Amino acid sequence: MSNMDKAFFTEKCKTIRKLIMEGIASIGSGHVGGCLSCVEALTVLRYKMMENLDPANPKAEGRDRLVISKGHAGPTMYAILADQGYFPMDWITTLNKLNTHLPSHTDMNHTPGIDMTAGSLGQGIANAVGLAYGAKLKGDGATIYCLVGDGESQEGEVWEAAHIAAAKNLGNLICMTDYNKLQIDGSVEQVSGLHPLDAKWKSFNWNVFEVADGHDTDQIESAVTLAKAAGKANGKPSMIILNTVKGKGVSFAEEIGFACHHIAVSPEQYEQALKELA
Ligand SMILES: Cc1ncc(C[n+]2csc(CCOP(=O)(O)OP(=O)(O)O)c2C)c(N)n1
Ligand SMILES: [Mg+2]
Repeated sequence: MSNMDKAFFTEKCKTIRKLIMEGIASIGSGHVGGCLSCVEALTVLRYKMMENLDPANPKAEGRDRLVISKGHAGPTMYAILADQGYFPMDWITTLNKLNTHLPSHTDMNHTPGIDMTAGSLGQGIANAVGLAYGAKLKGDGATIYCLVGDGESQEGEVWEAAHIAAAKNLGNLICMTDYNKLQIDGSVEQVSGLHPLDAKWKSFNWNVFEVADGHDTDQIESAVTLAKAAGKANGKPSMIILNTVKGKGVSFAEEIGFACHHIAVSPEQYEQALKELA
C-alpha cells in the first residue's frame, strides 16, 4: 500500500468513527464497542478490496458481497454506505428510530448496500456460505466476505457453516473474526474461551491468516490479498483473525472494556468523541 493510501485510510477511518458516533448519539445509545472495533476491516474491504460495487446499482449481479454476521455493527456499515453515496447523509441521524431505513442490526430489506440481514448471531456466516456456494455454482467470479464476532464464534451454527464451506471448496469465501476478546457480558475467555482460534479454523480445513494489529490497514489489506490468492489456488475458504480493541478510538468506550458493548452516549460524550477523532 502506498503512503497515499495510508493517509487516505487514516482520515477515512476517522470520518467513519465520527459518523458512527453521530448516529448512536442521535438516539442516545447503541453498540459502540463492536461498531468501533471493525472500522478498519470494513473500510479496507469497502474502499479497496471489494469489486463491482456501484452505489447507483446496489444489487448489481456478480458484485462482491459483504455479510455483517455480527449484525449489531450496522452503524459501521451505515457510516461507510452514507459516505459512499448509497443513501443521503441525513439518514445517519435516523438510526434505529421509527420508520428508519437504518435499523441498529443490518437488514437487506431496509438499507441500500446491505447484502444480508443479520442480528441473530451465527446466522450471517451460514448465509455467507450460501452466497459463496451460489456464486461458485453460477461462476460469476464474486468474492463473498463476512465479518464474524469472537463472542459470536461461541455459536454452534458458526462451526456448521465452517464445516460446509470447506466441504464445498468455497475458495471464494473470505471471513474475518473481529477478535476483540470481549463479548456482551464479559471477556470471551471468561464466558467460553476460543483459544486456540487459529488451530480451530485450520482443523476445519480453512486457510487461516492472523493480523497482529487489526487496526492497521496495511496489514488487513495484505491478509485479504493473501486470502484471495490462497482461495483461488487451493479452493479453501479463508479466515482472517483480526486482533482488535473493542471501542477503538473513543476513550470512554475503550476504557470500560466489555461494558462498552452497548452504552448510552450523551451529547457531551459525543462532543468529546469528536475532539478525540479530530
Ligand atoms: C443468537 C444470539 N444470541 C445472543 C444475542 C445477543 N447478543 C448480541 S451481541 C452479543 C455479544 C456478541 O459478542 P461479539 O461477537 O464478541 O461481538 P463484538 O465484541 O464484536 O461486539 C450477544 C450475546 C444475539 N444477538 N444472538
Ligand atoms: Mg467481541
